[in-house]
Amino acid sequence: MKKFTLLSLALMTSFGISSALAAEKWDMPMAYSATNFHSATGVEFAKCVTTGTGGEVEITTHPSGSLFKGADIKRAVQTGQVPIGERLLSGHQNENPLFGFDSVPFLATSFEDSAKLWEAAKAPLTKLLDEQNLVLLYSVPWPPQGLYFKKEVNSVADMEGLKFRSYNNATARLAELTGMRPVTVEAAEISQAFATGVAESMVSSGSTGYDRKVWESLTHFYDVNAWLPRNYVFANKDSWSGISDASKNVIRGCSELAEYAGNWRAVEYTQFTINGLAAGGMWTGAPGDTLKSELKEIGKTMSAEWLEAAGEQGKAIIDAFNAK
Ligand code: PCA
Repeated sequence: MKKFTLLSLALMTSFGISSALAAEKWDMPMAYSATNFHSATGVEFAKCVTTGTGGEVEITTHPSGSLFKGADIKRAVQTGQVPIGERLLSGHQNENPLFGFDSVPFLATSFEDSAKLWEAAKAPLTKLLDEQNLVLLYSVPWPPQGLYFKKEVNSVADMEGLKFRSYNNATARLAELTGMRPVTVEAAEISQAFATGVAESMVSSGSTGYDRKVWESLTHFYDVNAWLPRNYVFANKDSWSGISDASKNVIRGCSELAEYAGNWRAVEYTQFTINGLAAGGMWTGAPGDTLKSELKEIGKTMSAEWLEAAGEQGKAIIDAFNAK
């Protein structure tokens, strides 16, 4: 009888039943609202991994900063509090300027150019994250960034003194160069920040304005196409080392699919959300010529500053992008 039990245990093990018992449950914190396309992509990615690994790795997403706030997600994954997460890549620009490659104004202003810039930046960013105990899995861009206000704005002079919600170093710098006052607010908290007057303008995608119903407080969206910042999904290196090669392969496959699908969701969400802002009562359209040319000048200053800060590695990314 004893022998039989041992034999059946050995058989169960060889048929993978024990690995099913040892299934990994991976909680995945995400910073943006559940309805946002990044979060939707994350849910599909989680399903793909859970199904593809036969439950060996089961991922559950937690949108809206409900598990960890956006600004805390990277540290939580790095320190192994959670094995996987999603965050805005340029949110780490204060750690290393290289993280800000996607927020250089007017460098890559279309989805096509954003993809090329990512191709140029992916290897150095993967290495940088690896040195921080992180494994890069996939990255999806936000729609192009435009300017939001509570009034008509035709020049940089019209922005003087406004409280400007920022989400990374580049956006805070943009505020300084346009004479505005930057205040950092997570996307999950902007509706309240605008409603209470903590902020009265921002640069972001139509998507975030739509997700947070900013027409309740703001009136104008200028389609500036300044840059397309990216989110990325990343795993803790130790958690990653702890799973089987078969699971790693499945996760790599699901990541490629998520990057592809997420990109198309972003493309489709762009006009849909700008239409949504208009339906909410906002004026939406292109900036006037004066504003456009003043912003271009500020873009030149910010590009030079970024290149200076990011040094040789930054230059290599720009050169590789320009060569594509
Ligand atoms: N939405 C995010 C980052 C860029 C974007 O379009 C935000 O505003 O926080």
